[in-house]
Amino acid sequence: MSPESTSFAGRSALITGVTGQDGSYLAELLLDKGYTVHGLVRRSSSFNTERIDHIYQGPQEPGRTLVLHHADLADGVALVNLLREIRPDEVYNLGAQSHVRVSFDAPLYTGDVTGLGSLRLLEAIRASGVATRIYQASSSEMFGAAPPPQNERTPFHPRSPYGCAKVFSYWSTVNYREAYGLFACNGILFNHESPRRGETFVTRKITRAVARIRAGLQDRLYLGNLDAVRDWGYAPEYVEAMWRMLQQDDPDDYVVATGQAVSVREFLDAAFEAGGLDQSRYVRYDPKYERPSEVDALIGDASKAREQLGWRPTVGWRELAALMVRADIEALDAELAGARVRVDR
Ligand code: NDP
Ligand code: GDR
Repeated sequence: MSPESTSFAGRSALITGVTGQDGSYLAELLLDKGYTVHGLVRRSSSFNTERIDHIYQGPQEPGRTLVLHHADLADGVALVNLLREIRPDEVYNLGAQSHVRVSFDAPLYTGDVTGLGSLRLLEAIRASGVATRIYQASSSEMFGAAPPPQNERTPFHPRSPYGCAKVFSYWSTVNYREAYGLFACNGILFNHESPRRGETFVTRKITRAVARIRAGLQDRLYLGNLDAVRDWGYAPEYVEAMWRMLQQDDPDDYVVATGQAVSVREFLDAAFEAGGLDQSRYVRYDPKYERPSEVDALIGDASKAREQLGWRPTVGWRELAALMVRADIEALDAELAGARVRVDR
């Protein structure tokens, strides 16, 4: 039976970072497959569950299949206790301080959460004795200055505290596989985006600005280096690859990417065009958005994922830019209509 046609009712998974872009899509995917999904949520002074509000089930709901738990990747004891309590079949470690530019401003914090946090989780699995499989959200940022195309055999040369922390997590994951026989996989994912992408990553910053400029709410967009080249895919397709890795007979590491090289400038032009605007009228340079050391070009070779996982991306970067612009325009229209209703009352 193929993995697609199997029911996974009775299976359970823990997702760290469930409130993030990928966590929200992965939770949807696993719920659709019949899993009970446990999400690790960190304490915040305001609501931080917007991306999963549409699938939220209250604690009083009978037979609920999405259960949220307060914990933090900085708290190793909480992780052990959580694993002992829920005994998940699969763990997806997506939690991280994931912003590369911010990692230069908060390098130790990033090292603690994005690097040591993964080790805490691996050690919590070992200490709790729970038989589970773990997916580690590794990143193309680990390749950094290594020339493209990059694949599983490309040596790492990270260019930011974030990249260094991810390299630490990558090797910790490999080490727990080799030392303790843990079913542990690294997904080395290249950039992937969606309407749920955080507003300060460059694609979403651009598509959100298109919507706001059209609505007359913004007249300038300040950006940094437009020459950087990335390999941008569509996030819902990438979480499918994560799940497939944990369904294999043996644990392994996989690059997940489209193989398409696109500069920030090209994405910018396409997004403004999709919104019917000329970017040169609105976009300005601000060195504030440059990084102390930049990653010039990341272009992935995902042949191994294609051959072994049967995984193939279908959404190209132009389509991605257009769908993100459309989603931001619709979201803003709905927000403005809501505001008008409130004023009319
Ligand atoms: P997001 O930034 O959208 O989400 C990060 C998640 O981590 C959020 O749920 C956040 O919680 C949570 N988090 C942050 N700090 C902690 C902490 N101390 N303890 C527990 N949870 C914490 O990232 P993405 O969804 O885009 O990415 C998911 C993972 O994949 C990350 O590890 C990222 O580094 C990695 N990755 C992402 C790629 C991409 O292109 N998107 C590519 C390659 C790797 P909160 O909502 O409260 O902030
Ligand atoms: P990245 O994504 O650093 O690749 O990390 P980001 O969208 O932040 O930057 C991509 C490229 O755009 C350039 N850039 C700008 N970036 C931002 N954020 N804001 C700007 O104003 C701006 N102007 C130009 C950057 O210099 C860079 O070259 C993402 C994150 O999701 C990581 O967690 C993940 O691991 C990697 O992708 C793969």
